[in-house]
Amino acid sequence: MTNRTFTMIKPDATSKGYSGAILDQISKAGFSIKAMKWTKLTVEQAGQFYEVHKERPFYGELVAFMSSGPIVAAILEKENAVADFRKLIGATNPAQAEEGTIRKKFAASMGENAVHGSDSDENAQIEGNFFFSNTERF
Ligand code: FUP
Repeated sequence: MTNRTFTMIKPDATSKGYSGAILDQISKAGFSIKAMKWTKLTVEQAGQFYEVHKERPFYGELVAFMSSGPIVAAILEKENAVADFRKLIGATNPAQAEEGTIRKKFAASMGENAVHGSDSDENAQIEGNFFFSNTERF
């Protein structure tokens, strides 16, 4: 069954000029774009997006980083989208990410790890709705 996931290319990757290469890898892996925008989160929006991590020690740093520069937000479609996209991006810590994964190729550290990928169908929907209205999806 075709379904959807949500991704962000994070500020570390956009600032290094990796957006095009990352989108190319995503496209070659069979994902199609249903919605996409170049935008920048406010501190408040980043805090809201990562609210589930509020009690974690890295929350403040994460919110500061995610609001530090532009991002690419996108809804992607493919069969088995959530799991396949997590496989394509690799482990949260790039040092542990498999060879050839997006994080292995483009991420510098656990905190600045180049891309986000939803961890469930439910979160994919919530996260997509955070950025896109129904008239922005095609
Ligand atoms: P992931 O699902 O792989 O994006 O990872 P998590 O949802 O566990 O974490 C969300 C973000 O928090 C990561 F992308 C980076 C940051 N993070 C840290 O900075 N330190 C940690 O120990 C864990 C996560």
